[in-house]
Amino acid sequence: AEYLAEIPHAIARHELELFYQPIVDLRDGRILAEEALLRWRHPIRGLLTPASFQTLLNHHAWGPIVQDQVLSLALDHLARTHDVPGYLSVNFTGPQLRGASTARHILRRLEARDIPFHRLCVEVTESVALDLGIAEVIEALELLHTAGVRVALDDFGTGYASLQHLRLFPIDVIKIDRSFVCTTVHSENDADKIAHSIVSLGQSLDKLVIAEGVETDEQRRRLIEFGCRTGQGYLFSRPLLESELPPRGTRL
Ligand code: G
Ligand code: G
Ligand code: MN
Ligand code: NA
Repeated sequence: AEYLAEIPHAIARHELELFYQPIVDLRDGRILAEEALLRWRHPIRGLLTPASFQTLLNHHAWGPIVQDQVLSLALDHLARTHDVPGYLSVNFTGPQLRGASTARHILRRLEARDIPFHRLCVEVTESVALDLGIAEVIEALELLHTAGVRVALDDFGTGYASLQHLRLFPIDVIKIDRSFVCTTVHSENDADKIAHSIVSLGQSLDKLVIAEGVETDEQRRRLIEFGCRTGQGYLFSRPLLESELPPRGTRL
């Protein structure tokens, strides 16, 4: 809440930036896509991650404005990387994805920039289920999905209604939360078994499964054993500035 008064300046002075984390084929490290991650280059406090301005993202008035700025930055990036196979994933919170009008707005903005719908992936966090307006989130996702925008369920396994979400949301991608991946995997443990089960579940539902927070080669090898072929994490790359981001297809 302390940052609220500063947000108009932040937008006017272009202090909001996107970083990009490559999403790779776990077997050969080839870049398939990226996830956009918001940063605020604050003139005094330095580079802030969304953790320190979460209230702003969920604010009834400023949240949509900040997210629209995120969308603009994401579309600029997509426009600069046109005709390269793959997609860009953008995070949205539940309140930012309510109802048909939000979805139509996103589609109109893609159309205005001539960006094919399938080049955008909307990542929605599981905690949306805690909100009462879930029907409106479903409405927005249905419209986006029908138009060809990809939909990813983020932080899968951490919500209170994970399986319910799989049933209710039109999902293309399941992202295994890093808490199931980032354990020190020396032996079979519960996190490991859960990760394995999520991969199997995703496969039987015909979803793309992406493991988050892959930090070690051992984790990478285990995930491949489980049948998971796609991931992201510090083993391959941290979130990068656009100028540092290798082109899709590069092997990390
Ligand atoms: O790198 P990291 O600290 O950026 O991300 C922290 C959290 O912030 C993650 O849960 C991520 O989903 C969320 N996040 C990152 N970028 C955005 C964004 O542009 N919009 C929203 N709503 N959330 C974001
Ligand atoms: O909730 P979401 O999955 O959107 O957030 C992604 C978050 O995970 C970002 O804060 C990003 O910086 C962070 N992240 C990305 N790769 C790794 C990793 O390998 N390990 C850890 N601990 N965090 C990561
Ligand atoms: Mn995410
Ligand atoms: Na996550």
